[in-house]
Amino acid sequence: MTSGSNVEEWASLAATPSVAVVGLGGAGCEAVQDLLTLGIPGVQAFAVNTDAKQLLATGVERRILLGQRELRGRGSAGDRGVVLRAAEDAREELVRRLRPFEIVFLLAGLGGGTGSALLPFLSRHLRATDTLPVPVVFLPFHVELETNAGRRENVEATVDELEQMGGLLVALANEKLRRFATLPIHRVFQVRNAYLHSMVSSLVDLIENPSQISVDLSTLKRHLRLSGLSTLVVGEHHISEPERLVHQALSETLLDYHLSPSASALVHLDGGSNLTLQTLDRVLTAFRQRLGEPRQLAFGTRVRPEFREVVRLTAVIGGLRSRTVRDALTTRGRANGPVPAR
Ligand SMILES: Nc1nc2c(ncn2[C@@H]2O[C@H](COP(=O)(O)OP(=O)(O)OP(=O)(O)O)[C@@H](O)[C@H]2O)c(=O)[nH]1
Ligand SMILES: [Mg+2]
Repeated sequence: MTSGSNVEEWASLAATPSVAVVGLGGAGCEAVQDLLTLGIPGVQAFAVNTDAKQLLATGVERRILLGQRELRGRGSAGDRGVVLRAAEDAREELVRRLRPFEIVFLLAGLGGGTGSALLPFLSRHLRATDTLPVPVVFLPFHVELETNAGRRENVEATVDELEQMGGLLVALANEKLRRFATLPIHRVFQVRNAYLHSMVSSLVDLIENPSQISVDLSTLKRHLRLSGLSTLVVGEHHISEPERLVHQALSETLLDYHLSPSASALVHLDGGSNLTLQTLDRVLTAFRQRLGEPRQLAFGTRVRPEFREVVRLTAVIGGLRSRTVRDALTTRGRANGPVPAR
């Protein structure tokens, strides 16, 4: 027999998976700072860097400085090797601090040494625990890669490693931000970080709040185990146009490039009390039209009065073929979908 209070304790433990966001290197730490500014309740933030000044400049409470012995508080200037040695020295501490979380978002701008080295390193070591790592990569502007072979090598090596590992991988291409070219550069990154904020919030919401048709952390993990390389898709739109919601959400990712015919999908909708089965059907049909008949399709819905006329889509699309992101790096001019400012 299980006592009542015990059940409540277990329910609350099971219902509140803990989530962390971890900024790696300069761009990653800036992104975590922006997420904190926008507010991510219940999510713990960490900043990890080899650059002590950058680390101090973030308002993130939990800071981890790496590589003091060789780098003496400076960045690595693109040297992944030195960062990997530092990470190996600090491996126990890093894993000990991150493994208590159910999901750990790892954010880094690719092309430097610190973020590019730490991202696959931590993903690999967290995968060996029960923690689900979600690597989020910011892909440099094409011009940065064309003019710097070392940077390109760093980006490609990191992307290859992450794609081979499989699991969830979110890639946000700076090239997609060109439509904001007249904004100051830090504002452009803030636009991207606002989009990232909607991704983190949607995923946290998905696993923390019970749905009518249930999708939870276990569903997500099972789905990922069966799906190989996957990515996260989010979007919001007026309830009258479910097809447009799907179209917009998909075009904001790198999925334009390589939809595998065997893709799998986990689709979740949040909407107001006017969210009907018909809306769900239209969303799923639109998904099938874009993805083909997925090998695996799971879906869930949740009604929330505050959504009124808006529907929010959170989806995990799996079965992406490897080299999706790497190919996108070399596909000039096709990364033209907007990243929405929320
Ligand atoms: N500062 C900044 N850079 C960004 C951002 N998003 C992408 N980048 C790019 O991120 C890439 C990596 O730069 P950093 O994050 O400074 O590199 P790092 O990981 O700190 O590595 P090292 O300084 O070389 O040790 C570069 O190509 C930047 O152009 C952002 O939001 N802020
Ligand atoms: Mg740096």
